[in-house]
Amino acid sequence: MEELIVTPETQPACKPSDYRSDLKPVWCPGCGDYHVLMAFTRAFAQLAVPAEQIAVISGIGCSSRIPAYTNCYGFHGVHGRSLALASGLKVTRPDLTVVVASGDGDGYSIGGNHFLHACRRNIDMTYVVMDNRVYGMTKGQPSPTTEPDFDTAISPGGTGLSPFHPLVNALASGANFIARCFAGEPNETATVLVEAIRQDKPYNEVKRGAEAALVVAMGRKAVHTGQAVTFEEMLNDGHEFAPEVDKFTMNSPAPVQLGPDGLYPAPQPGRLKGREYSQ
Ligand SMILES: Cc1ncc(C[n+]2csc(CCOP(=O)(O)OP(=O)(O)O)c2C)c(N)n1
Ligand code: SF4
Repeated sequence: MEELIVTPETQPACKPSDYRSDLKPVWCPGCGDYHVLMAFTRAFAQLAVPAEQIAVISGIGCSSRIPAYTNCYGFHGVHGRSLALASGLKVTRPDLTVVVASGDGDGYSIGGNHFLHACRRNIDMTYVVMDNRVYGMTKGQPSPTTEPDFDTAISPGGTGLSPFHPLVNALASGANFIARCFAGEPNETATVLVEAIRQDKPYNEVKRGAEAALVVAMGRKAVHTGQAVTFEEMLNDGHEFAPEVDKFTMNSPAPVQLGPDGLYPAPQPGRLKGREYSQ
């Protein structure tokens, strides 16, 4: 995986907890959905995307409760229709990072047709299915991924049906990124999620922010020295607007001092070209 530009030093504001809402999950103790939530918030923090730029869309089921536990925009939709909702959102708001959450019942049974066609369309969004091989919320009905011999009061002796294979079907339908993770490994899941969301796109704002700051400095240099300055020149410019700024402390003298004439130095556009003003 390509190395992210964001490092712990450059993203102090992005912590997994920044993406959690105040709602306490109502999942059963030990449910794997807790770890998936953890992976979501860790991935968002790694990507350093502001919460208001993310939409978490879901269908219905225990797993589909996830949007409420994040502080991103979200929509807890209807059973099996999360991908339809998310596709509509993504095509109208392509600037948003759209992550869709679902269960195996939601995604592969009632929503199975939407699943195949979403893979075929490859709209730029990420679909996460929490496959517990059962309809959790509706008390253990067999789902498409339930083992054939899963013997319960609802399916005595098991369904005898061969399980649906999501990854094979996703591949055959044309999905461009397919992965399987274990919920009990939230760090690994977060890493895969970052890769799935990112898909080699420039994702975080750090590089863009640094370049924007450089453009501001470029304008300042051009105006104060009275000459055209290109982006390339500015990138390689050794001029420091505030020399030794990295050594400043609260007790340092002001970086600009009065001259012998009692005036502060001022730019002289066209006369001083190498730097803004001389002291
Ligand atoms: C149209 C419709 N049919 C049935 C239901 C009942 N229902 C609610 S959740 C659910 C299954 C959820 O199972 P799954 O998607 O595997 O999620 P889990 O609860 O296991 O996370 C069903 C059938 C519903 N809400 N809407
Ligand atoms: S019923 Fe199953 S899926 Fe739902 S919260 Fe409990 S353990 Fe999780």
